[in-house]
Amino acid sequence: EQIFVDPGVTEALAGAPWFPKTIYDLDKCSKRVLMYGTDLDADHPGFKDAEYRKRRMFFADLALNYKQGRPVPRVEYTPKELETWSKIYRELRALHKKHACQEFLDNFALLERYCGYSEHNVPQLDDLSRFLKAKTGFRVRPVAGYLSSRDFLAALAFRVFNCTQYIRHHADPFYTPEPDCVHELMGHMALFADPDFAQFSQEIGLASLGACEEDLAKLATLYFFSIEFGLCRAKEPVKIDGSAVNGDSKSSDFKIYGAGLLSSIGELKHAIEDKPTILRFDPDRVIQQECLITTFQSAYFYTQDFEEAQQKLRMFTNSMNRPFVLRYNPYTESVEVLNNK
Ligand code: HBI
Ligand code: FE
Repeated sequence: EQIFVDPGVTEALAGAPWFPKTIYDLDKCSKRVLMYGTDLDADHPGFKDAEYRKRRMFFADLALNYKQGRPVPRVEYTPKELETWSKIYRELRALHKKHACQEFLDNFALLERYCGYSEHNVPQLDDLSRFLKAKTGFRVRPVAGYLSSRDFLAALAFRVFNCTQYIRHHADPFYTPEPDCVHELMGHMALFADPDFAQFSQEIGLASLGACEEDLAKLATLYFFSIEFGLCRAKEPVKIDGSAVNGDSKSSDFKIYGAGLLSSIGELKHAIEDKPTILRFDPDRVIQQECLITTFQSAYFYTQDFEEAQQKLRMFTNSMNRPFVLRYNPYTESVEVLNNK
């Protein structure tokens, strides 16, 4: 509860959608899962598999009973689950080394060293959460499945990432219609250890709190074409004397930082090899683009680096109209609401 509230603030908040004010309010947001366990869609690879559905209920229970601040329960993955993990791990690592941005690769090496990442082991969310907390203040909490954009983005405002703990069905190891731990662990985790990327992510989250539906949809699209599908420019390799190294003209001018690409063998290859449409990340253009879930994207967007993404995002959020201003207080892990009149 807010203790000292300016009447102008109360009035501004009354017209806005509810949003979490402290990190503990995330216990409410993270429970509003849109699909999980028993109500898997009929076209889901696990739909007809009773054993898989039962396993999903186990993961759903863990997530729905989780309380912010507690350790994330450790899970023992089955040999079948581990086999799925291993298959994807090997192939993705080879592709990462060729196409992921340097920040991703450097941090991924730390995950292998400190967080149990390997072909033979599915990392534990609790180990990741402790590691990220020490690096950038980010934490992960388990989630039972897909959340609304509003509930999902809200957690980022508190440097919390809702992370699925279950793994996709083994029938189709290279495809999943919903987020699973392969996507989160192979795609997202490394960059939350990068301070600039962590800041960028939190700012999308802060902008989303109490935003009107229209602005929220735009922010979700910006999230999608950056954090999920973003590209950046390859840094020119530089020789000792400072001159650029030319020669490797086969390699792409772009590197990948988006988790949706870094966790998908098919789409990662497509984005680099098939010459798709790649446009500059300009928020007013990006928000016109449709987010596709079951097919490859029809366009991708790039910035030079995370700093440019940050600047562009700020220009956009400054133009949003919210009748109040929010400031994150890291000591109390809550947002302060200030009057904007
Ligand atoms: N929910 N659990 C979960 N994981 C996501 O990656 C996710 C989500 N809800 C919405 C979402 N991603 C985005 O595509 C945007 O709508 C924010
Ligand atoms: Fe994701």
